[in-house]
Amino acid sequence: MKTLLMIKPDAVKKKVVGKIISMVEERGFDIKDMRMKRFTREEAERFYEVHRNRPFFEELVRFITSGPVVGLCLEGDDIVERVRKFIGATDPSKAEPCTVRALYGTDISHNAVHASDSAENAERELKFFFENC
Ligand code: 3AN
Repeated sequence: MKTLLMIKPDAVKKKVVGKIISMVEERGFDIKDMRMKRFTREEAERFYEVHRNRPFFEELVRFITSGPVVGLCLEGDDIVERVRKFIGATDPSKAEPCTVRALYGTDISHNAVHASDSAENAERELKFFFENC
């Protein structure tokens, strides 16, 4: 089983990419592949298509295209659930202590990382970064 962990532009700008990758390694997750890229608007709209009708959609697309992101393909048993727990709640102020978002997120719109929320979404989202992972 695989999932996508994405380090978002706010975390890249804060220069905490290395710290987040260290957390991934310390937690024992296996990194299968890793890549930095910048989303085009078209890719961002497709990536977040389930949120198209939400009031924050435009802000979300603008933010995710505002700078480079780093995608990590992580592999392991129950990896989707384990990585979601590892990153913490969407709103950093509500995220459990020692989670990535509690440590490095700023607010609900700038929450440092994204992780796929289901195996189906993981498969779909990994394709934005990797041909084969
Ligand atoms: P998660 O990333 O925890 O799965 P989703 O899928 O509900 O959260 O939302 C996707 C992204 O949209 C979040 N990572 C967050 O950056 C943004 N977002 C979610 N809810 C809000 C909100 N109420 N206001 C602004 N941005 C939001």
